[in-house]
Amino acid sequence: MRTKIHLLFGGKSAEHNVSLQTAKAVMNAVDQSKYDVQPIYIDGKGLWHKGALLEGKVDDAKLLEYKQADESVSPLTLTETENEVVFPLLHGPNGEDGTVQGLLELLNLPYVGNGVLASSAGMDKIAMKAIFAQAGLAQVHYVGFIRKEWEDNKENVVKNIEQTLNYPVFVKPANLGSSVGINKATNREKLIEAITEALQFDRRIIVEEGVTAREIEIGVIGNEEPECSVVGEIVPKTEFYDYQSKYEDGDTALIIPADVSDDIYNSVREMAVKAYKALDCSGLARMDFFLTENNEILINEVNTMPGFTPVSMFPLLWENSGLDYPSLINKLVELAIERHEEKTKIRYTFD
Ligand code: G1L
Repeated sequence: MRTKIHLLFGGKSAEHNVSLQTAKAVMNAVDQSKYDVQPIYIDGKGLWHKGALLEGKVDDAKLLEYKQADESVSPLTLTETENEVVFPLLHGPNGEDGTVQGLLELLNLPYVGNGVLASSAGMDKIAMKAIFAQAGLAQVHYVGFIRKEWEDNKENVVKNIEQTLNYPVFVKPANLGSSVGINKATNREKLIEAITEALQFDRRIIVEEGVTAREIEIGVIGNEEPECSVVGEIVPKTEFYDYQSKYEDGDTALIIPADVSDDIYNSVREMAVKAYKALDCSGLARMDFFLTENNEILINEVNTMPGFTPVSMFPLLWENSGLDYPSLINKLVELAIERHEEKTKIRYTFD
């Protein structure tokens, strides 16, 4: 029996269009001799719309906006057949924060990518860093606090930050996938300003010490036995005039493989696998690191739903590691089914 892939895309987020572009790329790469593809478009209001089964290639992502309001379906009717997998391509709240993954768990459907725990912990910078710290992974110094603590005693919060961190610091909402509400502060006045702004976007705030470092990223795929890609580097174009980079992504250049020693490469791989296991990741994750001037490697963050068009860092890292885009997608679908089968072995009762 053929397997059906339910491709979930769109959604109530600023990344709506990125999701559509990604859905188009994934559809065009899926092995249609093996899989049927069911497009499911989530509109800006959060309503779900089922499109026609995919046949052949999609040449314009705009065609994927199935907007007919009267044809919206309930997420609870997702299950159709015996053999199916869900491929969620959604960003931010209600996408990569574990809520959609929770729905798919309740429906007992296999799905691509991370489960509830890794997704939600990966979306909350404070939870993520606490888990990394527990796993003994080096990272930048940071302070986390909630709005109530700020409102009750600003002086105390500032004192704690200044005793723990050196300026410049970065102030960020703990729970946001994108870059809104993030500001650099070089002194107390700017710190207070930045915290006030960040609190408009979240009730949990993280303040991180700034470091001068190279940005190194690595791709990880797998369930129980994660595998690593080569490493890549992100270089701001403005600081890099004379480099003929292979890939360009907005204002940055992607260098793959990154020019690092074997020792650094091996340490990054080791730390990435440790982080992957600590967060109980499954399917895939992109792990981001800082490489400081003293060759110190710090883990920065995990991205449980990395950019995923064929020219995004994660697929390019795998392309350069011998796994092309269609093979990567195939592999992720297989990993989803494998994890689901593993889970059905678990006993939930004592009778
Ligand atoms: F399903 C995967 F493979 F786990 C997966 C899901 C979503 C990989 C990457 C993404 N990324 C996104 O959805 C995106 C928000 C970055 C683009 Cl739509």
